[in-house]
Amino acid sequence: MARILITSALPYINGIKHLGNLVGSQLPADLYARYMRGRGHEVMFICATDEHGTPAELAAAKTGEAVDAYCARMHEVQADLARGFRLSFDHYGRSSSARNRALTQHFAGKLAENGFIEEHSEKQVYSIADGRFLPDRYIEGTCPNCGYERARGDQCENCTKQLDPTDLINPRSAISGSTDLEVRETKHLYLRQSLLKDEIDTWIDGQSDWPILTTSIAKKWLHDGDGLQDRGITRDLHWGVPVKKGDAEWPGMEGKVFYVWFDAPIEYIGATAEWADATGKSDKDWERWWRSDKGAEDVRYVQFMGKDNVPFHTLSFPATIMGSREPWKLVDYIKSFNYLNYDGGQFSTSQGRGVFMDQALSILPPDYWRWWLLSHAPESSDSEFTWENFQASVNKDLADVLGNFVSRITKFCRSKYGEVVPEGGETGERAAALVVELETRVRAYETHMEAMEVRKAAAELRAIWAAGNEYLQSAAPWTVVKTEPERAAAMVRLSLNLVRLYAVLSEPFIPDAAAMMLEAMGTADRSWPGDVAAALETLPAGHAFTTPDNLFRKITDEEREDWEKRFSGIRS
Ligand code: B3M
Ligand code: ZN
Repeated sequence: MARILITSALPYINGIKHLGNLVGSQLPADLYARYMRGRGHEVMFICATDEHGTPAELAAAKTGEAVDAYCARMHEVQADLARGFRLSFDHYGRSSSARNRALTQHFAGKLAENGFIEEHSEKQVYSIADGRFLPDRYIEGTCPNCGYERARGDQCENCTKQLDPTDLINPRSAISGSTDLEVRETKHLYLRQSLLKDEIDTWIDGQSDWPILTTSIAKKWLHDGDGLQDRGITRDLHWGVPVKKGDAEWPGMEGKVFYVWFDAPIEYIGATAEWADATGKSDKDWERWWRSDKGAEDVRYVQFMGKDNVPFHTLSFPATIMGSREPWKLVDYIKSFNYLNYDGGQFSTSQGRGVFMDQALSILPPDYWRWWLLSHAPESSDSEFTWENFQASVNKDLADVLGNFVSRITKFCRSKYGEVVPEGGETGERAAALVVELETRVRAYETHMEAMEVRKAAAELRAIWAAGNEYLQSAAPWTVVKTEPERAAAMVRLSLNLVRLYAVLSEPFIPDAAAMMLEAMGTADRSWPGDVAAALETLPAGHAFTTPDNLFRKITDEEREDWEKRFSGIRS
């Protein structure tokens, strides 16, 4: 039995995520976690909301809530949606937790001790009325380029020109509107990543099995990007982890917080500690996942994320870990994803274009979405959601193939033999060929799941369902029963066992349907098929079952057209 630590990129707190976000990290991470648990491994699956930084402050200002109240509320909203999609986190934490605060300050202290932190003086805009330094995007004024009057200190959204706050004409605070601003000297901390460049380079070179998407992005930033330049890790905000050196004050850093990208990845560790707190475990119990000197040396650590997050996970976070000179676990494998597009364009959070997690669940159960998203995961390139494709996939794969198989065999058995697995007879050649085919396919499915080849795994699973459906169709026990009732009984027995086998194999993709199938088969036996022939004898003759309701319904053309219209526009 192996021990596998799995983390999904942490969704940012400022709003509900769309399906493109979901399929880029949390959903495939869940698939992998469920599969590994199903294979009997010990899994720790961690996620959290990423809560600090300017966007959280801005979003809270918009709703009129205090930022901590806003984050607490949005955390619950996101946690609820995660449950709705059946994301099986062992813990869904919060980067604003006391655990993450302490860990972030601890890492900063160690980095300073080891000479990886430098203090820089810079000039920054201070608002006297607000009593604080203003981040660039908190300053508004007239664009010197196009005259737009609401340009922000980082960029003019009208003409897209990148700006410095001092470029703005008539600058004012976006918080209070005050024009009583001055430029003051302030100190910030820089992480001297450049000193760790060779170490990180060697580490990445050692990862021969990483997917190309991951290593190519890492290498690009390492060699021709500016990813390994020293980077500012503090900000003049109220909302964040206060800058401290471990438990000690950091002279000159009063009132400042760490940059959100510094504390967010540390929350992978923080959330595991939160898990221990929430479940009455001790520090030892979470440290055995993270500290190589405390039992984590045999843990395999896998991260899931969208491609835009790769530089932070291949360079910045490893720099934090390595620079601590403490035996924290580094990631072993990074599975990254391209983007999912929406119906000829992009999903857009700001324009509300596309389907968001709450909307998806309001129209269909989670398995429908999980199946489509995972079977079309943007792995080797970007992929696209269209309603037509979604409808076709759901109706065909789920309703016509899997759903139909389950319903046909259970209903036939009920009408001929009652709701018990029938006894007697031999199945014959067709069944023997099916077992051989399934044996090969199940091993291929395992290989793809272990390699996190999500689309290939889905295709193999679909083929496994189709094989059973075709077998049933051509074996035709409803005809055979007229002349050879014993042989028909054996066919039915085999097929009912296939329902159980399908539940076990399909659980990582469609957990609700899998649970319904097991329940209908009157069994809690989820054992993985080491040998398909043996697995198909799990339910013995005489075993009682119940005929389930339809597992999946079809999506009608009217629904499809209605949804197409409903989700094309602006989300209020
Ligand atoms: N919150 C993802 C994003 O909002 C970012 C991931 C953090 S992972 C430590 O793009
Ligand atoms: Zn402009």
